[in-house]
Amino acid sequence: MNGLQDTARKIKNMDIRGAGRIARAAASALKGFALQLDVGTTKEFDAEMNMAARVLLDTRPTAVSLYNAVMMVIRYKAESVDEARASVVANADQFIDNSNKAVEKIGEIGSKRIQSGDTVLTHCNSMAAITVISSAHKAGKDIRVIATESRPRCQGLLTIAMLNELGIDTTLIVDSAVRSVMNNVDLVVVGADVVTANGSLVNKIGTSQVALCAYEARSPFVAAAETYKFSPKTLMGEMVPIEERSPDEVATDISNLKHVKIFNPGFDVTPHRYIDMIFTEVGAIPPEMSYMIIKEKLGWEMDPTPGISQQL
Ligand code: RI2
Repeated sequence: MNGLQDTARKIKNMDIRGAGRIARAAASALKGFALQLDVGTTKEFDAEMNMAARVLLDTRPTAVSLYNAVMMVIRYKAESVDEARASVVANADQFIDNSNKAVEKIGEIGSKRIQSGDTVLTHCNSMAAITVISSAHKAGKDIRVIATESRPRCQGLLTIAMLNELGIDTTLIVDSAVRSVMNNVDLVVVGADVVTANGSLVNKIGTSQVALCAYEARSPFVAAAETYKFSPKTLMGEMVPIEERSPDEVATDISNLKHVKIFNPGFDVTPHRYIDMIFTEVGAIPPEMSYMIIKEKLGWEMDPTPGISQQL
């Protein structure tokens, strides 16, 4: 379990982060785990794979990409251990390949909504959102980007480094400056950790404030989300758990303030009415169409066929 435990630890402490990246890392860890699994029966293989899946799922609770990736990889039916192993490997390879292609396709689709001369604002560090921006830049459009710092972990600093590498004119702002710049923003593009059945967006803390500012200033607000970031669980009525992270991330010593505590949620919910469009690899959709994406692409929650993932 060493490689798998190592990936789980890195996802938990956010050495591996970003909803797409943790999904691909989980798929790859399950593949590695299956390849080295030395068991005699499919029953034992199933039990070990279920345990491995649980270890990965217990790392971070919010991003449904992790859950969807695990489900896609361990959904197999096999007569022998070799067949089961081959199936897990093929599922993992396919997931990773589809995921990388999805981000590229989202870039291609989303970049068409950016015009030369536009200023684009982004929050946190999303590869899907950055690919939309970089595709527009690579298409020769003259654009400027405003990137938020994204407290408390300041993933905005990763974003500005990536945009700088691409040669894109970028301005860093503190999160509380969003409203001050919004009147000059032509498009807001953010990533997604979860899109729910009613089209609401769960993304890095602060996203909903950015969306509210955009709505009030009449700047379009769009999300870039691969379809495996849509949540089949929400279609079955589940609420999205919002990860609460350590107060230490907020980096303020309050030990001498005995009436004060720190609350540090990792994500917030942007209601669908503040979202103009969601760019997915199967097209730019209004948030209200999320239900269809979940039903058509991720319908296994409703599928009566038992696979091993049904037990999780
Ligand atoms: P991509 C991140 O979560 C951010 O909330 C980001 O918007 C989202 O994942 C999607 O990122 P965290 O892991 O998959 O930093 O588009 O908590 O890269």
